[in-house]
Amino acid sequence: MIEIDAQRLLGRIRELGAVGRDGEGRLIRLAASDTDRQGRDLFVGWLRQAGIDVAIDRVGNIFGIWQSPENAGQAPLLIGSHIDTVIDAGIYDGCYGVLAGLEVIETLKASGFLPSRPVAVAAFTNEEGVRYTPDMMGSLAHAGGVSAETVLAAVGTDGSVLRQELARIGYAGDREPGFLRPHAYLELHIEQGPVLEGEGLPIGAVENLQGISWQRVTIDGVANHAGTTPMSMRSDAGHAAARVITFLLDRTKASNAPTVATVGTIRFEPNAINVIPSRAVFTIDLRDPDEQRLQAEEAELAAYLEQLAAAEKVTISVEQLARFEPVIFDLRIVERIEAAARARGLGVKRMTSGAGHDAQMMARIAPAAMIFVPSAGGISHNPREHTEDGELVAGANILLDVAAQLAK
Ligand code: HGY
Ligand code: MN
Ligand code: MN
Repeated sequence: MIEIDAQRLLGRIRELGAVGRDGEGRLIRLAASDTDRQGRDLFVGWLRQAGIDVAIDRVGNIFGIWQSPENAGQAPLLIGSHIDTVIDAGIYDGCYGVLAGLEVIETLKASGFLPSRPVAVAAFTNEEGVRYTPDMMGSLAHAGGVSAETVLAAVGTDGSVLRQELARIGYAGDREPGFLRPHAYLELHIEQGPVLEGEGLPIGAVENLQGISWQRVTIDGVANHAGTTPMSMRSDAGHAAARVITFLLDRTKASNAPTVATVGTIRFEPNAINVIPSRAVFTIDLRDPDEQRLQAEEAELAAYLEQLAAAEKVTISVEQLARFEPVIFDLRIVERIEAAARARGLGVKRMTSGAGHDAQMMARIAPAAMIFVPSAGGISHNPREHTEDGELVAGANILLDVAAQLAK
């Protein structure tokens, strides 16, 4: 069995992980930012060193395509993920899968393997959705779920426009999103959860991915003096926001369903110690593997907001930022992942992805599945994110084996 070049892969993960650190050493490569450009430039440099074709589409998705005159007309096998990060990120989320995809191509190329179809690796734009929403934006565009124009018009949390930012960093490509129609899609990713580590398993064969609902809630009350305004005369946007957050999190904590709810951002206006907040703006991330239950949770929240507005004498508006239904991956590929793990003597289990991934978008246009490796302590979206070198290499070798099968 051929093996990937472990030191090359591990070295690149660390080298890319060092790009985009701020003054406090935090890793921040938000989509289409200057640090994202640095990471992109490093990755494109490796693609060129590998001697494969580089293509960039209009929304900045980067593709490295290994093709020959004999197989160029065939639908490619696509291996992908992302290299943009959250704020104060770990070095493995997304980057591991992109660099492992390149590693698989270089290993197959060097081994004299002759694929019957091109093999490509993709780094999709704005998977994280921290600066521009929705998340998985580049792969959603590639899958035809949103137009390039809509993506390029996206306004960031910093007021920037994605079209201008991509042009500014030199990644406003000329290919149309979706120009590459995959025969199949594979994504290798850290689990970002506690399951594999908890069960002492090195490989996860991801068979489905939960539904995601992102909303921005704006509550408008009346600014007033913190000292002179009786409690009965307040329209306090801050208190109303606190009640929504408590309602939502108490409800999901008390439920024995797998529903998860997160309020990750909040801001008050005018944000002064002695002024009753006139406005509160916060985001809600709701997820569930079951679409009906997710819809029911959204309905419960909407009903609560309606009665709260009257009770707190505030007005509440909601903007849907992202909404993706649960996805079932291709069983035949899941079975190949399981068989490849067993052939290498690695324990494997089928599992659900709690996180969103580009694979959920690619599953709309091609058979797709994911391979997980353990996350230490289940930690992710945190600089403490960690996966052992041996686990990273094992996952990349499973990707190599399944890719070689699908490329024939
Ligand atoms: O939010 C997610 O699950 C992914 O990290 N974008
Ligand atoms: Mn990711
Ligand atoms: Mn992530």
